[in-house]
Amino acid sequence: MERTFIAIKPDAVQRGLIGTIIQRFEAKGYKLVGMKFMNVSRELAEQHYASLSDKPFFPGLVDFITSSPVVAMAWEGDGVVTGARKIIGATSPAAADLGTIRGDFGVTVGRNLIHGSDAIETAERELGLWFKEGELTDWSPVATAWLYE
Ligand code: D4T
Repeated sequence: MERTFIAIKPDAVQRGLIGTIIQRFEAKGYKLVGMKFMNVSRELAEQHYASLSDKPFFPGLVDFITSSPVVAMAWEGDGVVTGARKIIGATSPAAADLGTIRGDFGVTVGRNLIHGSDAIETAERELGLWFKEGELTDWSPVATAWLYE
């Protein structure tokens, strides 16, 4: 089954949106298989955003993501990588549709509340970066039979 990496960023944590955000993934029917509340080291931030290292906003992005705790999560489900990106919405909250997390709760791209892996290969890389062996928990929700044929 497909898995993706989701991080609730410092702005959403500080604004008291952890529960609201998790609820959307839970209610959709995805399965939580890993979660930790943590401060992000500069090293991890730079590795996570390595593909953006030449962008002008990169230093500010690393400062932001290391400024206050985040909630790092692994979610599992059929098509979860693409499905989670739909729940999250477009990168800029100003462009994100209402009904998405960024569209409902954000106003500016530098404070866009949440991260979600953009492809299956990216998800594998990011889950490996953020979670150690044994930190992900497989389990069988009773609702599974009511979510999948
Ligand atoms: P993440 O990776 O956080 O889920 O965001 P996206 O996948 O939707 O978008 P991204 O990788 O292009 O951007 C990563 C991160 O950088 C911030 N950002 C982005 C910024 O501060 N200024 C900008 O101009 C852009 C494009 C927001 C998300």
